[in-house]
Amino acid sequence: MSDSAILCRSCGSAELRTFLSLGKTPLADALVTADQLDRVDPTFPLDVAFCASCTLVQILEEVPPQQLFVDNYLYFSSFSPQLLRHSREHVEALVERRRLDSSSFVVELASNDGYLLRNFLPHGVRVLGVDPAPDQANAAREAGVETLEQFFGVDTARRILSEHGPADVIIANNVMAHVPALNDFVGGMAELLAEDGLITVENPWVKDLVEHGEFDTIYHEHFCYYSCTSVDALVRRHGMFLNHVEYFPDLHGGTLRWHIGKREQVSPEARRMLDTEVAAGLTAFGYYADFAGRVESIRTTLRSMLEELKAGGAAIAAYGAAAKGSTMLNYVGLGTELIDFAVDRNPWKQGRYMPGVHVPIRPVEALLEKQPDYVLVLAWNFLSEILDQQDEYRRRGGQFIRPVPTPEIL
Ligand code: DWN
Repeated sequence: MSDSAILCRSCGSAELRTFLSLGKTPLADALVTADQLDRVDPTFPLDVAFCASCTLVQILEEVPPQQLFVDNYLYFSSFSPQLLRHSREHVEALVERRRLDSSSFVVELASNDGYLLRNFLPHGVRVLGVDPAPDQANAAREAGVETLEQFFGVDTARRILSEHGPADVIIANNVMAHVPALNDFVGGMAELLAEDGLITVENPWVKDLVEHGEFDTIYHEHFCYYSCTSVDALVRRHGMFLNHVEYFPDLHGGTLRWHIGKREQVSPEARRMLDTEVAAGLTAFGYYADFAGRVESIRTTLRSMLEELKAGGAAIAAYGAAAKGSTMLNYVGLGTELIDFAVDRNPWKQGRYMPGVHVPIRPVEALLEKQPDYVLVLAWNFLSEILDQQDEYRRRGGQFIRPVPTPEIL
């Protein structure tokens, strides 16, 4: 069945076939304030489709980016030590391999609070962040990172080009999945990039999403879910090439870093990844056909596990007011009847409530104050970091529950 009313965000084909529906869910990062508790949170369909023409996996609903990323957006990148380490290492590698210095110009798209670009400053590299979220842009400026408070596309690229010149490096981490106007975004990168420049794009790998049951990483902020094959088709449409691929299995549930340029210099690693995806079946609908059944199994297993623990008198909390946590709680149906509270290190999120289910969000210290019997790890992508951090909670007998790939009490 093709959803002919809707066209592929990348290639414009009508050959989109839905393989998963998570129902109507609230906006994942639209945390609720106390004075909004008596309202019904707005929800939107969350259906996922495969494009038979260019293989891009994408959601069909299009919530306006202003509503997603500007009005009351609370995600700050700097609350994750692992992400900060990863970003710092990326910058140091770029400075060394590209011999970046004060004559170089680096632009980051979705630069958030300056978490990555600030690492270029000691090297004297000229940097510019682009991010539409005002609080994050202000935090970046306070860190010394000049930031353009705009969405990125061809128009913004032309403005930057006229004011700063072409970019030697463009970094786009966890943003190319977040743009509905995909060709405007990639076209802007092509316009802004110097002829011998490098674009590095990072996003989770759709293969890990499917094979590790990471359905909760599907929410309205993430319009697209990438394979190397779909990225290759997308950038070639704009006269660029997917030249190299790096894989980070422990970041956000499995992340790829694509190296893109205006000259075709495809590495053996990139070639191997493209061949791996064909061999694994990612380029055909059949690979995705049974995913919905596996997601449903996670839902029923997790819900019955928590209901049984609760019936036995256990107190249950959650860790991480993550966007993925909103999908998890709302799709599985986990509200305050099962989850007493969630904890999160980000002070912007504390005192608010998870969208849809209205589970209260507290500081992380609440785990030791309340010592719930179990804690459902919504931010499972940081599990090892959280287990180390919460050693005392575990020493006192507390147990963590990891929801994917299959619900498990640790
Ligand atoms: O693409 C996106 C990914 C990369 O980040 C964005 N759309 C939004 C965001 O998604 P997320 O909210 O699921 O990301 P995180 O970074 O997995 O969320 C982790 C949450 O856990 C944050 O709210 C911070 C919090 N946290 C914590 O309380 N203690 C994180 C760590 C590492 C901790 O020790």
